[in-house]
Amino acid sequence: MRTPKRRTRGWALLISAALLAVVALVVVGCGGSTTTSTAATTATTSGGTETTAAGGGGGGSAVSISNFAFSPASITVKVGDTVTWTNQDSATHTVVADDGSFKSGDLGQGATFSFTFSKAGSFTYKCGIHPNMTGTVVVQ
Ligand SMILES: [Cu+2]
Repeated sequence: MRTPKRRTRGWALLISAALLAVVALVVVGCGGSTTTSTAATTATTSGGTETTAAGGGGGGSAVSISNFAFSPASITVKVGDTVTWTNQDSATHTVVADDGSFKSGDLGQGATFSFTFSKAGSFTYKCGIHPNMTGTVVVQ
């Protein structure tokens, strides 16, 4: 009963050593062009500030509506990004761009509204029901 256990441990060690060697080879082999095989590298280093959402390159940003305010009141995104507003108040709110480029319907509690910004610029908006609630989306 002893020997099989030892053997298993030995194998485990061997396998992990082999895996390490492979990883090292992959990392070294890639040299400067780390971009092509970032998946392998990020998996091991867990160096990830990017949470790539499903879909093509576009990111997502969230604005919550709570206590009769947009939070964050000002958000900066990139062209092609989608901003999603979520109403967390029991009161109904809307999201209406001052220039008319986007407009939600009535958002009850828990309802969301998303808009994808395809043009750069600074877009101010307000709640159509409570005009003192204002926000800005800066698209770069
Ligand atoms: Cu409102």
